[in-house]
Amino acid sequence: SDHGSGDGLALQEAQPKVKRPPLYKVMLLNDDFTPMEFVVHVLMLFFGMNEEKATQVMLHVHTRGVGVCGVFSKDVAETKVQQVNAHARQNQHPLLCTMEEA
Ligand code: TYC
Repeated sequence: SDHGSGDGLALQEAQPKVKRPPLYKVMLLNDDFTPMEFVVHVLMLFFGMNEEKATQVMLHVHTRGVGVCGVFSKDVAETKVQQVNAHARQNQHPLLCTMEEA
């Protein structure tokens, strides 16, 4: 990566900074009430997983308490979180989806 030339400060050179925007992990949290099959359905519907992968991720969350559904740009991650939580509430399940910087 370019840190600019050695005399950059004295010569007031611009340092061409190429910043990649941060990525965000979308996470599912375990709870004692949401049915396993509903979590599998959510992972297939909103994260494009097949049934085998969705079952693996659901069981990981069930046993470890938290798990990653995917990594996305901030806008996409925020939309996934909103959609999953709205869908869970519409079906009266306490399932919780969150996001954190990767
Ligand atoms: N622990 C739930 C049960 O035993 C299943 C579950 C898995 C719930 C993953 C939430 O994110 C979750 N029915």
